[in-house]
Amino acid sequence: MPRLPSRSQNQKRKTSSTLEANRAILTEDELAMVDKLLGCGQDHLFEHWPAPGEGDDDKRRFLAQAATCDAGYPGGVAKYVSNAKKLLSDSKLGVNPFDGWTPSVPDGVVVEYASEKHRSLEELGMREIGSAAFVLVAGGLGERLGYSGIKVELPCERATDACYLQLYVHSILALQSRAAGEMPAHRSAKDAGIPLAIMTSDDTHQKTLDLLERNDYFGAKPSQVTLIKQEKVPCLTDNDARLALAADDPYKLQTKPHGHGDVHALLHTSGLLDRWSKAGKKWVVFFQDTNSLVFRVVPGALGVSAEKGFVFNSLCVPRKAKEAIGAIADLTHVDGRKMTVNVEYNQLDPLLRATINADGDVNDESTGLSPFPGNINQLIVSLPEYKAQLAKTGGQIEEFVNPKYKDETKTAFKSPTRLECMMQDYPKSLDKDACVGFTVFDNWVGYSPVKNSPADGVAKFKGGNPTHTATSGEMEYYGCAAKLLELAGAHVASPSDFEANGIVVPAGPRVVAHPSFACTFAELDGKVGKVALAPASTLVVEGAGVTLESLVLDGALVIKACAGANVTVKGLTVKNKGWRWVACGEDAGEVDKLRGFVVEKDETETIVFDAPGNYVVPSE
Ligand code: UGB
Repeated sequence: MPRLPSRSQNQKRKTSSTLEANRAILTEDELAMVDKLLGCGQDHLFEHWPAPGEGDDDKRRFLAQAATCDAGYPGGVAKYVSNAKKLLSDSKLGVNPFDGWTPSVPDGVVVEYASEKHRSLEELGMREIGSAAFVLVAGGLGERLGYSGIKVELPCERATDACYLQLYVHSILALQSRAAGEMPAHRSAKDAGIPLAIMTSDDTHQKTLDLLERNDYFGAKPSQVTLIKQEKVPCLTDNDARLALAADDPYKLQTKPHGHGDVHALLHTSGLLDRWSKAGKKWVVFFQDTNSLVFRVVPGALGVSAEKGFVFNSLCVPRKAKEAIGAIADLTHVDGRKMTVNVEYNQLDPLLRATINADGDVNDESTGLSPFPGNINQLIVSLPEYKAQLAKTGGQIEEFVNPKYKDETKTAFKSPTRLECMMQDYPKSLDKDACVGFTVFDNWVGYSPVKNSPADGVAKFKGGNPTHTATSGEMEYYGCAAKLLELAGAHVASPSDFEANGIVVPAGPRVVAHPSFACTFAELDGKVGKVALAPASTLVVEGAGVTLESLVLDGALVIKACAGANVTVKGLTVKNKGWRWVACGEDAGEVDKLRGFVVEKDETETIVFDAPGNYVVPSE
């Protein structure tokens, strides 16, 4: 007796007859896209299609979006679906991605900021800086922060209101101006400017472009800044990797970001690596959207890369157990393979429990810190090897999936999931002999991200952890600059407790040392003499030509010098009412609420030199 067709067979027949009828309205490319989807088990996407003549524009809109997803993923949608099936099956079976691997604490280069060793590394790094290209990954939504705009438009401090993107571009321009003096042999490459690529996503692209255009690229040449947009990837509804349609639109695939790992494929396919290589670049420096301190440690870390011949160098800071930053670990496989890689913060605890420490991710009793250094995802790669490797892999990075199952049968998800990848996983694709290393700096000088909402910040504060909020980010930015002055011999009043949004952070004199003032510690050291800053003082200093030979400040002083203006501050005493950081009310704007305060500028001494020349302040 012939068997009755199953429901899904019936469905398939219905789908194929509807599609058959729709063929006449579709172009060849659209039909090819339909076939690709059918070829990887996505018949359900067409189940609801009506007869030709009805919803035809929507059908085309759907296929256009599918084509974008197809083009945006190396190997296309079919490859995405097959990768997803494998990872979902592993996830269902509970396969441990670190099966067979045992972690141990790795050896890295620990750099004490302002030490002799650090100075020599910075010197070496500055000789290389003209051969560097920078890459900012800024496609993330920043959901944990809960800000409605893009993170790079947020001010990193309210004294000058400079936003993150401005700080980054100004830092690159400052490095570029020093590099131009250093390496005349490469002048033509330098004249084009040190390149900056920014990876955006649909969520951030237009706003990033608008921010740049509104601000004349913050002084950079538009040609030195390139935006590369990552595409989102389709969401998956079940273990068969069936793609999800949007809840509110049956002609739209539900999509989500694929992670910062996309940056490698995009640098490869955009042709940027070729272009940089031809322009004589040797290094690519990756950084994230809200770390105001990153450029303080770039010259030294680049020096480490050059000295050690690292093809991949992760910048790290001491890590507190359970802190949401990845851990760098040496992993050794039972078959003898070894690698030094990031173990992401959500994977570290189970890995340690399953291998070397039944207590998991805990602090070392003697140091009060995790024995594993924390990866801050500022990465330096050597361009020749990187380019060659990407030519082989296309920039594909090992992916992972993290479905939230409805129950222990692991058959249904609470909501559609997707594949993700991380940029720090790049070394996993390298040969075991590749020279991979990491460089550790102290937190105060290298890491101050703004990732968490005020409410999450309070919870972290209560747990004794860094809050990584806009409040801490601002105070740490001033605190770092104040400490640099102190290391250079200034007398800086000690920090006291500052409370905002329910968290308490140390805050001393508010110092903004604009990137143009000094790029390295040696440079800053040479510009700071007898300086004394009283507790409630604010100092904003901008300009490569400014030297603070002797200054007593009790209040607010802003001193700015344009390029070519050499300003010696000598015997200057400033005493005024200064600026106050005061709690903001409920009626404050979104940006103020994120940090919990506003700045009241009561009285300011402002000294500006906007023409080249030699000046002494106060004038003699
Ligand atoms: N980003 C993109 O450009 N595209 C994306 O699809 C996603 C993100 P998060 P998280 O700083 O210490 C990272 O969300 O989870 C950009 C490392 O993985 O801030 O905090 C986004 O715009 C972790 O090992 O990352 O974790 C942002 O600039 C640790 O180092 C960047 O990617 C941690 O950062 C990071 O996105 C850290």
